[in-house]
Amino acid sequence: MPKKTLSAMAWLCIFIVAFVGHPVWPQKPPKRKTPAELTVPACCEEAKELKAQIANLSSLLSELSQKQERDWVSVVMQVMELESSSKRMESRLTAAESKFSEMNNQIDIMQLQAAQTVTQTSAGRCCLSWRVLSRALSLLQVFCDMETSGGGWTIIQRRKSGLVSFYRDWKQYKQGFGSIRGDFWLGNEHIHRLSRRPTRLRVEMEDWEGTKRHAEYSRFALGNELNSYRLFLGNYSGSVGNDALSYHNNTAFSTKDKDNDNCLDKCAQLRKGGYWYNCCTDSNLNGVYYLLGEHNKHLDGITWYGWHGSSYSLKRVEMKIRPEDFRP
Ligand SMILES: [Ca+2]
Repeated sequence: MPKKTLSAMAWLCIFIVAFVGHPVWPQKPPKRKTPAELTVPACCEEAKELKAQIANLSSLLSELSQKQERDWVSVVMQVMELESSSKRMESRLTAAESKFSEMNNQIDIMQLQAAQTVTQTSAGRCCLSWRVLSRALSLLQVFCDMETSGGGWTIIQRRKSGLVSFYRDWKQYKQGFGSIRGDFWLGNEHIHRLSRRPTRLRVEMEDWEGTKRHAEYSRFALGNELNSYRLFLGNYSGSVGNDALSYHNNTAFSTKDKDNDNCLDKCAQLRKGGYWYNCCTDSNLNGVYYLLGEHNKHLDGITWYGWHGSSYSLKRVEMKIRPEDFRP
C-alpha cells in the first residue's frame, strides 16, 4: 500500500471514533407527556381555592367600603356638630366682649368724673397722679396738670429731656412708652378711650430761647385701632399764631412699620416718629429730640412750622386733654 493511502485511512478511523464518541450521539429526544399524563385534579383544586380566596377578598372589600362610608358619615356629623358648637361659643364671646366694652365705657366716664372731682378738690397743687383702670384691668398711671388754665388736664405726651426715643413701632405707640414723669407717649389705645367723651386738646411748646406758646383744639378725638387712631380736631385757638396741627386733622396715625399717610413717601420713616402724617408734616411733635446747637438743622425734629419753621426742633412740648365740659 502506498504511504498516502495509509495516512488517509488513519485519518478516516480517527474521524469515525470521534463522531461515535460524541455525547450527543447516543441521546434520544425527551419523550413528551401525553395529555392524559397531566396533573389535572391538582390544578382544579388550586383554581377552586383561588376562586374561594377571591370571593372572600371581595366580600371583605365590600364590608370595608361600607364601614368606610359609615365612618365618613360619622366624621361629617361630628364636624357639623363642632362647627355649630364653635358658633355658639363665638356668639357667647361676642356677647361677653360687648358687655366688657360697656363696662369699660362706664369706667371711662367714672375716671373722667373722678379726674374732675380730684381737680376741683386739689386746685393749686402742682401736679397729681392717680390710678385708673385701663382696658386690660391693669393699672394705668397718668400725670395731671392741675394748674394750667384751671387744671384738669391729663398729659398724653411730653418731650423735655430727649432721653426717650419716639422712633417706635405701631405696637409701642398703641400701648404707650416712656416714663410719665419724663418723656412719654400715653398710648393710642388709652388716648382713644379717654377721648370718647367730648374732649379738648392743648399743646404747649417752648423754644430754646425760653419763649412759650400754646395751641388749643375743641372736639379732640382719636379713632379706634380699626380706624388707625385717626385724629379729629375742632376749632383752633391759642397763642402760637399759626395752627400747624389742623393739617393733620382727619388723618390716620402712621409709624415706621405702618404707613397710613397720604403720600408715596413713608413719612414716619422720613420724619422719624409716630404721628398723624398727612403728606408729610406741618408739625412733628413726636419727631427726634435735638439739643441746642443741633436743633435748627434737621427736618425730622420736633417742629411746629407756623412758629419756627420746618427745621427748628423745639425744647419742650406737652400735649394734654380734658373734658370739654370741665369747669375749674
Ligand atoms: Ca406713604
